[in-house]
Amino acid sequence: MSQTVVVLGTQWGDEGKGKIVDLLTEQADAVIRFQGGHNAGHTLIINNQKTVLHLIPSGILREGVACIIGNGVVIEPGSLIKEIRQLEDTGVSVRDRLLISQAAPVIMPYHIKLDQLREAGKGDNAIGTTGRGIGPAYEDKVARRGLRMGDLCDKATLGEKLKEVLSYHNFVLQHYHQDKPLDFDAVYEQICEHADFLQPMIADVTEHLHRLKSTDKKLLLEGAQGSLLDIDHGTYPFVTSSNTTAGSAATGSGLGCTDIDYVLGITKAYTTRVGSGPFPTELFDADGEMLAKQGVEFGATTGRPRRCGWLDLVALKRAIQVNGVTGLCITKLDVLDTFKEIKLCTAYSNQSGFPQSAAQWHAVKPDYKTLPGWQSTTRGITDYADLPAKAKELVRCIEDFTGTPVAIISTGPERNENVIKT
Ligand code: 2SA
Ligand code: MG
Repeated sequence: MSQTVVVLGTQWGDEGKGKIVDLLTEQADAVIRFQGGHNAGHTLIINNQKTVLHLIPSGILREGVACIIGNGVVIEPGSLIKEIRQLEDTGVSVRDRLLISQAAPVIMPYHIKLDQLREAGKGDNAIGTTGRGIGPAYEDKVARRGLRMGDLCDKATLGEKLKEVLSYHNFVLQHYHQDKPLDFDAVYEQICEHADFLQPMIADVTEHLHRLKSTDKKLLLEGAQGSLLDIDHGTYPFVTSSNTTAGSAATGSGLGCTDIDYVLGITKAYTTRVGSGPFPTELFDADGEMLAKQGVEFGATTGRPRRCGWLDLVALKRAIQVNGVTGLCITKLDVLDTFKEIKLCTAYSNQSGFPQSAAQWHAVKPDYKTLPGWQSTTRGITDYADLPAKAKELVRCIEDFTGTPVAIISTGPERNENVIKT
């Protein structure tokens, strides 16, 4: 593994990043989250036991690996504490290995309330958010009024800061949403309780990361959601509220751009999306149902069924460009094992360039290249030579179209079910 690696999704999330981060963590000293919040759901399956992580980096299941939450992540303290406790209850040590950036914005109860009220108010036009307060928390960060994790460490000023921001949000709740205001004492008491628990882990993460770098430690930066959900480069406004692309690995942690040695782009062998918004290759037929069934496609955070469709090489190529992807990892190849034919979208026939608006995205008509399916099991294959010739042809098509090498192929959910190609 290179010295500092970014692992991120090239689609709409749920590409299998958690599993790949866990795999690479064998060689890493620290795993760092740099954007998103507990909207993420990273599923790990180890010895048949499933663990879903939302805020804690996927390195936590490897003993001795440091886990770091960078300044780009929005943190709901109650959810983080719950996740720490759940892991510790199963014997995983967390508090001695977890560091939290003092500059990370805090998700407060009013953010969650606002997220849910807004979505409900939008009816059919809802974004399909996870309802976790992610968007409103990032809004407060950019508006320079939000609380940060470091504020929790200073009880002398926390109350005043909370009073100010709460009065703003209570105004919005009452006058814009005709909802009840939140009680200051209750919110303050709860945040103080959370602060007591988390304070020992809150630190200057940037300094810590540069100290690790100066001693040649291997760092793994773990993206959440996917490139098409990026606030700038995604299918706006049907996106999340952070930059999910590689530049965020620097801004969301305090590492420098030139500190990053390798960007691993994760792509499923097909495509899924949760929430609403455009999805050119979405299937509404038996093939789509088969992908959902074989791939067990349900949201890891909300349990929502994921929409399914064919792999979109046009969108993948764009994601590779905006992230500067060095190598690809194809996941869930085995989900295609039973298909007679497999399609790859190779052009948006009615568009002159890459779609620039939701309307253009919705209008896309995909052109497909059809490949014959291999119709045999690839589950658990670890040697490239053992893959069926037709599966290798699929891999080659992806490499040729994108001009990017495939480095890893995942052939099942378990930690060891992978082909390391390059
Ligand atoms: P939000 O809550 O403001 O970030 O929602 C905005 C859009 O971003 C999408 N989004 C996601 N898409 C895929 N996976 C995500 N994480 C969970 C998972 C999702 C789940 O890993 O399964 O369990 O439902 C995730 N988080 C946010 C969201 O669907 C909106 O389209
Ligand atoms: Mg997920």
